[in-house]
Amino acid sequence: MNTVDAVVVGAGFSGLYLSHRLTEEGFSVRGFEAGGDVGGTWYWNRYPGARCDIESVQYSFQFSPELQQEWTWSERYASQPELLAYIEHVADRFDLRRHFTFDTRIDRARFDDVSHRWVVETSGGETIGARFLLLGVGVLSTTLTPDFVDLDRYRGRTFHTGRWPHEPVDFGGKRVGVIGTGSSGIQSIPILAEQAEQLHVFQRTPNYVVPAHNRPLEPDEVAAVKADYDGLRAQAWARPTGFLFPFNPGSIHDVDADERRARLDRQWEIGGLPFLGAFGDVLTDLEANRMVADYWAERVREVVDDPAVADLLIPDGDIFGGKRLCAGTGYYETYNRDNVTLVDVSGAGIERFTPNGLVAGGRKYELDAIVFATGFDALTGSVVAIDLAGPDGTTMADRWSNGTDTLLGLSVSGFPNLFNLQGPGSPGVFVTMVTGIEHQTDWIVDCLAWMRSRDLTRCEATAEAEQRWVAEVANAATRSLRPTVDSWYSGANVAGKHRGFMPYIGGFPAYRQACHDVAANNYRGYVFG
Ligand code: NA7
Repeated sequence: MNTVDAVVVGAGFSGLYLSHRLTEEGFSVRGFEAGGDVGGTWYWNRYPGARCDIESVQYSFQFSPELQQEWTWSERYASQPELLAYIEHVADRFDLRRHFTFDTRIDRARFDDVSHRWVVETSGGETIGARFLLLGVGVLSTTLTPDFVDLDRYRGRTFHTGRWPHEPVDFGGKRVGVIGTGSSGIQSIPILAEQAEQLHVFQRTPNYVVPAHNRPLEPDEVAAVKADYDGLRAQAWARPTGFLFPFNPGSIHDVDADERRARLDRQWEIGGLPFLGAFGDVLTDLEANRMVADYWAERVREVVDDPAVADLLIPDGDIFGGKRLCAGTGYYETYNRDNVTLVDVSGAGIERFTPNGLVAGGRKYELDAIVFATGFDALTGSVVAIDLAGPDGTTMADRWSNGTDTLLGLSVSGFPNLFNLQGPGSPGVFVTMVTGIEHQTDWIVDCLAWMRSRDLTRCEATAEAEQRWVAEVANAATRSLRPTVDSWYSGANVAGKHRGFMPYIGGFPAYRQACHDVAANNYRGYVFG
């Protein structure tokens, strides 16, 4: 059996940066990636309109000043092809592909408590011994297609936004259905509407969509960012979200109606996720949240021609921003097109599929192609998909079946020498991903180097430290309205999944401090052997 210091799972942002840092520190690495190449999320999500909802200049690596200077983003919010090109550039520039075996999954891993090594089995039939097992498997990477009645009878083409084909798909002259109106549906629907002859959108729950106001970046804007990239990054690191946008910490209740309107108008013009920064209490105070939702509804009604369609598109009292706010481009305008129909499936739902389409609300829809924009088994799905067991034989799937206990989101007691990036217990999905990944990777690699310098071969989070962090995660959740909402953050979109708000929502600076405190105190909360 070949042995290495670390097996890295995934060649997205996490796996690539892990492989870079580890090899720089002199650790031997084998990386495995289920996809055919690097890219992770941006490898798989090739659906029309796929785009980042964090500004490109901040949704990028910062470990290399040269990389920051040489790469130039063309749009305010990068499209999937540009993001993938960036990741491929990073892989080429730092020669990272050589660490990875592609088209290969990790099926099984067992910790051998004698050698202090993970015994890792791949779908390619290889078995590798690894001192450390590092998971960069992605938080939105296990796709969900609901168990629709008679789906197997449908004879048209089906697609999932999260597993989009590599070759171009021609929807010209086709009757197309889209199921799902989360971010993926919202980004793809306007483009599919332009391509298809007829588009039916099957909506179970309307979402809040704010115009992204995407646009090309001007050369002088890019130059200004590059002139002081470090300054931008430093300001971003101080923000709870790890990215910088105009933010007003004041309460909506402290201003009069005119000022409130003016501020909301200004933030609307900025668009996208930053709209949530109009007031400091949008996500903490129910009344403030409702006022913002009412303003938002007014803006939507200005766009949608048919008031009955607008009624369907406006959530009925849901927390604004409770689910991840969607950044759209021409989304509501799409419903004014003659070839687009919004079908409300909030009642009986999609009843069944037929060979030529589906039945919803007692009506038959004939469809040549169906796009499932039905989301992911978020945060835990791709971790528990691996048959992963610690020394006592408990699998991660069992361990997390009643709650996603972690220490700092990185470690789980009972699973020595294992680190998981951006998953439950970490602020990952509320922090710009790439920044969060760099921070966690640096922390992990520092920990491994610290162990090596002391000839330590085993580290494990203690159950006590883990419970303290679980309490901290739960405590932070009480300060936000988000955990009151059924969403993928809490596992509510997966039948039978344990319900509980998984991410740490106490903010990036508080999280970094917590990680720093552990490291600065000889990795307090871990036991070493
Ligand atoms: P999401 O946000 O989980 O959205 C999935 C959508 O699919 C959502 O509108 C669901 O409606 C809908 N859905 C799921 N199951 C069904 C059934 N059975 N019938 C009808 N509609 C259904 O996934 P996305 O891929 O859009 O985005 C995930 C994240 O990726 C996003 O937040 C960004 O961070 C990037 P529901 O709301 O459950 O009623």
